[in-house]
Parts: sequence; C-alpha cells; structure tokens
Amino acid sequence: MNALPIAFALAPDAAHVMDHYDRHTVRHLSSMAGYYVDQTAFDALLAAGDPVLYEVWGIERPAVAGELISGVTRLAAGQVGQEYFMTKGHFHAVLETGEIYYALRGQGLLVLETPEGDCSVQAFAAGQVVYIPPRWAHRTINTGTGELRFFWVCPAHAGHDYGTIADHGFRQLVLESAGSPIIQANPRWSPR
Ligand code: PAN
Ligand code: ZN
Repeated sequence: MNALPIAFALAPDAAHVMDHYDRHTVRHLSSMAGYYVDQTAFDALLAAGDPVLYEVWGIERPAVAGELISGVTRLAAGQVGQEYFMTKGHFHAVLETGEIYYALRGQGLLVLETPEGDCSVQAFAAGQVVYIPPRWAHRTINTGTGELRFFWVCPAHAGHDYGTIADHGFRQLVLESAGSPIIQANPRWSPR
C-alpha cells in the first residue's frame, strides 16, 4: 500500500513546536558529558539542576532510500563556560546523505566538517536555510539570547554516527568572547 501524505503545522511563534509528531527526544546537559571544554563550568551547571539543552520532535518513516524524515529542533540559549549551548553534532551513518535545515526563530551558527578536513561555519538565523551536503558532519550552536528553533529534512535511511564526533570532536570550536562568537581551532580535536 502506498504511504499516505502527512501534513503538520510549523508556527514559528507557537509554544508547541509541531502539532503532529511520532518522536520526541529531550537532551539534558547530563547527556553531554565530555562535549564541552570547560569541565568546571559543566559540573557547576549540572549541580545547579541539569537543564534541558535541546529537544527534537520528528515524523518517523521507514529507514529506506526514497523516504524522508523531518522534524523540529529547539535549542535553548545559554553557555557552558565560554561555549554556547549546542547539539551533539554528528555525521550521518550513511555518509553520502545530505540534509536541509531551515531556521524558524533565533540566531545561531552551523559548524560543519568533512572526514577529509574541509571545515565551514554558516550563519543560521530565523529565515535562513542551510543545505548540508553529503559527507558533512553538522552541529547547531545557539549564539542568541532566545531559543533557536529549526526545521530539518533528511533521507530516512541516513542514520546518525555520534561516536566519531564524541570521540574526536569537531576541528573548529565556537566560543563567546566579549559578547560575540569567535571561531578557534579546537585544541582537543584528535585525528580519526
Ligand atoms: C537533526 C539533529 C537534531 C539534534 O535532526 O539530529 O538537530 O542534533 P544531534 O542529533 O546532533 O543531537 C539532524 O541533523 N538529523 O539528521
Ligand atoms: Zn543530521
């Protein structure tokens, strides 16, 4: 039987993020041990109550080529030391798959890199679309004062490889300095 069309509303200012979804993932600070450089700041924030850093809502589809999955991510504003709240970041498990991100509200950056060492940082604020080509790992960073909310669409069979970034990091780091984001080489990055 053919799949049936799915319709849902995405109101950028709505308190609810999607009016229909199959999956809802909540990422607390505690799920990001080892991701932030400043361990003292991480521990202090954790002791103060383990805040929710981001949430993801998604429409599930069978993980086969031809199907698309889509959803919304909401990333809170805040910092761990000099680093802004960010997503874990990942390569797609099927490396040759891309993705589209569309920012609905807020202000941030997308940090991207390939296994070959190409690096890119893209402005990502309400109204902007970023096309993430196949092979590029991606992490979203909230550099604003309110939530960063975005819609994403990717092939349903793409999957997530979190391990490579968890173990080796991104080559580039975004830090807050005098109220603005600056991009630096990540001193903790290690070759794969
Ligand atoms: C997005 C991300 C979402 C959360 O749906 O999965 O923004 O980021 P992390 O997966 O890095 O925690 C996406 O890129 N899917 O492929
Ligand atoms: Zn992705």
